[in-house]
Amino acid sequence: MYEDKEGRLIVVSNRLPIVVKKSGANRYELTPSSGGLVTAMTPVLKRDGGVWVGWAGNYEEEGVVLETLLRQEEQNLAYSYEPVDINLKEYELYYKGFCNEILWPLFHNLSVYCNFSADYFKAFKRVNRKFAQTVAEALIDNDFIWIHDYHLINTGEELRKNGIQNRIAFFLHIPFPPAETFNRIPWRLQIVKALLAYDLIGFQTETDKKNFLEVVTTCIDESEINAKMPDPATIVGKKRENKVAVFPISIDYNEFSDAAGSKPVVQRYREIKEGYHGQKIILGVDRLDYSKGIPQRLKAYRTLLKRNPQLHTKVKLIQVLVPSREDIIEYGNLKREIEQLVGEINGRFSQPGWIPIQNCYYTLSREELLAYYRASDIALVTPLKDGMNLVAKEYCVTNIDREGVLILSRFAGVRQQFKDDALLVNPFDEESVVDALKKALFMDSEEKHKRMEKMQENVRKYDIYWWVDAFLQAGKRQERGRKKMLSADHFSTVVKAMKNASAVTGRD
Ligand code: GDG
Repeated sequence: MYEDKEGRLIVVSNRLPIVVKKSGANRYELTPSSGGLVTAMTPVLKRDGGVWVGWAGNYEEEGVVLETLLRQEEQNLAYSYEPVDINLKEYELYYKGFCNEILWPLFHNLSVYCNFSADYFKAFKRVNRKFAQTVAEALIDNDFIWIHDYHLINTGEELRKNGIQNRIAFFLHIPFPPAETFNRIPWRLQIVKALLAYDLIGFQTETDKKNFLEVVTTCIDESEINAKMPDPATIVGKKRENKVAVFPISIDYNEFSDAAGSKPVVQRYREIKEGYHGQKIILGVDRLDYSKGIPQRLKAYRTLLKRNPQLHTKVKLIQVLVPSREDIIEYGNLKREIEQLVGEINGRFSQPGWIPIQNCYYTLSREELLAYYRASDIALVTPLKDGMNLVAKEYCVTNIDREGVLILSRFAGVRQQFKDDALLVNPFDEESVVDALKKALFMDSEEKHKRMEKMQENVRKYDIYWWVDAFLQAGKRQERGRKKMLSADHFSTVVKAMKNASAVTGRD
């Protein structure tokens, strides 16, 4: 575990890790949200104290007094929550607009979905400034600021502009695209320069890091930087040195492995197995997102069934689709495309007692999800592009009897760790997916065990706690030799200046 006790940790993410729930007439309560980031950060914040900054949602219409709920919640915690005040209109332009109509598709190499609106960029900068202001208000002494993901690329720069000299680190959860793709953003220079405001910039894979360094060396004038390539890469700029390094995110190995063997999961997994009467279960679990390659996967399954009538009644594809970003047009279109394909395939191949695809458009409980992982003979993880893909890691760790096979896209970040212990496919090449499905269906137990054991070992060694520690240590190491910190007075002057600037000019 991370040992350095100097300075608190300030975690900054788009959303705070809590959800507001109605608990009675005009009564609300906060419940913790789940997910990798919450699992990773909570133990460190509990141990060392600190602050989590993020948007908590907007509940004005419901009359929820968020501040009161947050302060009540904090009484039982060793750390605090600082909500960022963003109105719904701003959130729409920044989140639905800049984040999800520009950065998300572009960084996933799917720029056909991009809508490069200048209003989106203005809102993005404005909201990032608000995040920076909330962070500045919470800062004391030599706090270490860890900013998460593409939504908040500009937050570090906003802090720097206002004289904040604390160590600020950034981790990108999604892929970083090659220079040719990145350079399509009209504001590319401003975005790269914003990234260079961080002391440490972390990526999921070596490819992302390489792409970023290529962008820096092609976009930024040579006189401003000197990009050195040794690992960890260090960009020596006029204003600061940026360390660029790779930290593949992971899961809580012990928690998944223990839960997979727990009584309720085992019982449910047996029920699922019995319910499918010996059919081979192929499982897909994804947020409904065009980066996940779901239509392409369904088409490959259709071809498998078309060419192999002997498999009819013997296999079942269970596709879990977690509802996501439902108010964005592209996501609605994707849902319709998937439903149409599922309908067509089921209509074409179904027989009495057998339907080839079970499509679940809802979120499974954690227990149910683990039971499905355990019950599946094959996991089909075929994104067109993915930062990491935690489903692949969860599937392997949960597969305690090692009888499952992971079919994995070459374009998922996790591939750089699992290498060819998974059956690797190109999701754009239907034949490669069909071949892998056939290979997986007929793979002998010895090979399955060998492959699964290696992947499990990898996640065991590089689990979520390894990830947090590696990142924090890299961020801290950089600090040696730069100990002069700003005083509390300085922070309050900075905050006042930031507030005045936004209020007077409303500047973008
Ligand atoms: C982004 C990046 C990167 C899914 N269905 C259910 C459910 N899930 C949970 C899984 C997993 C998570 O959602 C999905 O994580 P992924 O990593 O697969 O994908 P993204 O949501 O796109 O995440 C990705 C990640 O950030 C972390 O850096 O790996 O590349 O795109 O944990 O378990 N959970 C429950 N029911 C479901 O039906 N309870």
